[in-house]
This record gives sequence, structure tokens and C-alpha cells, in this order.
Amino acid sequence: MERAYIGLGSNLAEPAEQLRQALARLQQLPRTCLAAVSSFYVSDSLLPGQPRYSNAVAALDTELQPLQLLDALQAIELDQGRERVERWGPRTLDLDILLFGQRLIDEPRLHVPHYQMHLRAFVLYPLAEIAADLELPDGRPLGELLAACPFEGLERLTP
Ligand code: ROI
Repeated sequence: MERAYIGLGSNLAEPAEQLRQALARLQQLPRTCLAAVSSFYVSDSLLPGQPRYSNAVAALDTELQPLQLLDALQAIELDQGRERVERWGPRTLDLDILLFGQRLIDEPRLHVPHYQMHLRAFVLYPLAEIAADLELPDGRPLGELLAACPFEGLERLTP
């Protein structure tokens, strides 16, 4: 059993509802337990001219292998109407494997830790809610990454 952290994001078709639906699906994954979910956060897109995003982070305890988990997450994205039209384009649902235990994964389909998570407030702050004492595989404490990444522009939604 390993603990994986999943970043959820949506900026189309009622984003908060998309996140809720995705969480219901995560709860049903085989050989997996949904262990924790952060609050939802709203923020501007990193790319100009897109609708605002809703984001959250979930913790999964899973016996799936990383690529099995990736397959399952991509199936959920597709079921929720994600069309891969343009890279970085607006999306109804984005599910990213941020961390998978302490593993370093460098495969064509999957890079873990997620390569920009340390720069993204909409990942780090929800992650800190459910894993305050986390260390990344390179030994950096999450607190150090937070200190370098201002909360600025994030709006935490109270449930
Ligand atoms: N911006 C925010 N705020 N949240 C996201 O999930 C997100 N995802 C993306 C880009 C377009 C980089 N910007 C984002 O893919």
C-alpha cells in the first residue's frame, strides 16, 4: 500500500461539481482508499484568457501501480468529457499524480513528482492542508516550498 497525492483541477462546466464527481469516482477505485481531501480553491489560470480554475488535492492509499492509477485517472477524465484539443487548453477535468510514495518516476507517460508542483500555489496549499509534514522524495520539506510560493491569488472555499 502506498500513499499517492492527486491534484484535481477544472475550469469548465461547473468546476466545483466536476471536482465533486471526480472525488466520488476516486472513492470507487479498486484496491484504493480515498484517505483525505483538501478544501476547494479558486484561482486565475496561469494562462491568460481562460476561465478561473477550481483545484483540490486528494490523498489515496493504493495497491495499484503508478501506471494503473494513471490509466484509471485518465478514464475518469474522459468520462467527464475532457477533450484533448489543445495542450494547456481549458478542461472540464484534470487529474495529476503529484506524488506516489517516495518514488521518482520518469516515463514517457508519467513524471512523478509532478514537474511543476513546487511552483504552484493551487497545488501546494491544498496539499499542505492534508499533509502538513510531507517531504518530497528529494528531501525538501513541503513547508520550505510553501515559504517560497505566496498564497496570493488563491481563494479558499469553505465547504
Ligand atoms: N491554473 C490554475 N489556477 N489551476 C490549474 O489547475 C491550472 N492548470 C493548467 C494551467 C493552464 C497551467 N493553469 C492552471 O493546466
